[in-house]
Amino acid sequence: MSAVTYELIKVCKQSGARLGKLHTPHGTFDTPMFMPVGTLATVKTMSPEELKEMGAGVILSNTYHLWLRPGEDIVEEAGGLHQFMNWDQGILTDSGGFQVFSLSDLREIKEEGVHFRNHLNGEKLFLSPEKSIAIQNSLGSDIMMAFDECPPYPATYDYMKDSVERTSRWAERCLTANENPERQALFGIVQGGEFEALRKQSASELTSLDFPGYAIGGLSVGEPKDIMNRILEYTTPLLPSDKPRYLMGVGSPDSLIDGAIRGIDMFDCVLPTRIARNGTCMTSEGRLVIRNAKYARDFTPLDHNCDCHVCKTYTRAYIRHLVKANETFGFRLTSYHNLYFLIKLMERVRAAIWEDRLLDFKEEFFESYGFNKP
Ligand code: PRF
Ligand code: ZN
Repeated sequence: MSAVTYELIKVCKQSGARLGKLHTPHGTFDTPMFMPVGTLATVKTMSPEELKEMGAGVILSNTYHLWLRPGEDIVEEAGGLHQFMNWDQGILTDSGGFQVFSLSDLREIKEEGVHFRNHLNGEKLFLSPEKSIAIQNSLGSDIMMAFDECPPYPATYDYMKDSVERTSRWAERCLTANENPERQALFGIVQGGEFEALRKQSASELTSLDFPGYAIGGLSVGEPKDIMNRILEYTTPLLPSDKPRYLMGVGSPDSLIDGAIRGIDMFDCVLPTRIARNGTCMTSEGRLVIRNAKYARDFTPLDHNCDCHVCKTYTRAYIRHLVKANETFGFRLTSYHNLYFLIKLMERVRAAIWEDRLLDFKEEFFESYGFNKP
């Protein structure tokens, strides 16, 4: 039995979206779900207690970053990542593949792995499927990701084909390298860019390896939203329906809904916490830029339709003042609200699937958020 299993509860009759449960060694989580990003073993500015209070289930952390600091040996000595950071719910670790490609320059891709330079000090480093899995085994995450290549957009067909085939060979090496499959599930990552034939090839090569879950990678890398949606439309049906499907690095409210409609169960993104740190809030009426002068004397909550701790307690005027003065508490408040907003959005998505009305919900949400405006 795999460390992580997926239980399909129902399919929305109106949209085809899936309602399910993800069973992990650290609890069972309702899907579709949004996973907050805690790259360096912390969801920036949030305590694990606050994350739990707002209903976060699985959080994401990064192999690449924790390998560089503090080093996976220290995390292992602490008793693993859960114990190190005091998080007793689920943890998913990304493999480092994507981070090597997005953060470091001067990389050289070889069959054995990737040579590149540390983005902090320029030191020469090497990451391979075996090394990535060894680090993730030391971290002790519930879900580990295969070491893949996420080519930039746009890439040529020929480049993408070589890359997809290498990513499949690397995926097989990752499976072999996993020393702890009963406690740590390894997910494969489908690549292939915008080429349907390559997405098919990638999905077929990976599903033949029988992973306990599959991610769709290489999306939200600069392509227009309608292209992403089209790619999802033909890619998710290629994946087994008894396994979870994870869309990597996607977390804008509209994409969460559009992804769920196309059969995605798991999402992660830095968006809610990143925009919070420059003072942008997601609200039921769209994005709100709290630095704006019009909020200087606005003594109402960030979002009139939100019942989070921040909205019940603090005003726009106060949060604007903190953010403009660069006070860390201001960024804590906007981060808390944004994460709560996405976690509650997914609760509403699940309720709408249960009631077979996710397309209606999408209409209502898009109208109120302002996505339908030209
Ligand atoms: N691969 C990995 N991590 C990722 C991605 C990917 O393609 C993406 C793509 N948006 C985000 N994070 N390993
Ligand atoms: Zn709120």
